[in-house]
Amino acid sequence: MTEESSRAPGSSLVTLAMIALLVGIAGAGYYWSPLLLPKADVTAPPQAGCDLQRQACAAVLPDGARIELSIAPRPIPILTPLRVEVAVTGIEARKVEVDFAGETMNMGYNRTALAATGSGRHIGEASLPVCVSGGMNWVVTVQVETGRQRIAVPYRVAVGF
Ligand SMILES: [Cu+2]
Repeated sequence: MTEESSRAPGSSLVTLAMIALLVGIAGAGYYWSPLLLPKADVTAPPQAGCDLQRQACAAVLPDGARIELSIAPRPIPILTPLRVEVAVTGIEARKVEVDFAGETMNMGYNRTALAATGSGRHIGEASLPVCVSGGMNWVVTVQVETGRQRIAVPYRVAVGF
């Protein structure tokens, strides 16, 4: 009897702990599922003929979402802090990054995470290194992460010519 009564509370505690653990795992799974599911990688081309040296340039996705990149000052200088701004409309961006890469030469890792400032605007700072060949072509890729998608918009821009 004493053995029975001392075992009963113990086993019900174990049961409660297991239930709590299962609920916790289910909750965590629900919370993290958008991150664990494979994301659809989408590449959207920016509007043709738009030059980042002159204006903001946007890409429009098939579902109507719009991603617009603006780099200032213009024309884009080297070795100078650049104000990088991305306006996202039609989708909810969880993370926005802008990557600068040489189109034909390796200029090193140069990626900036932008900070959300409300209503789809994301702002950050970047700068471009000097190129031994003088002017060069850059691929500026805006990467937008939503819950289910990783969208890349690769812009091409000539700097320093
Ligand atoms: Cu270069």
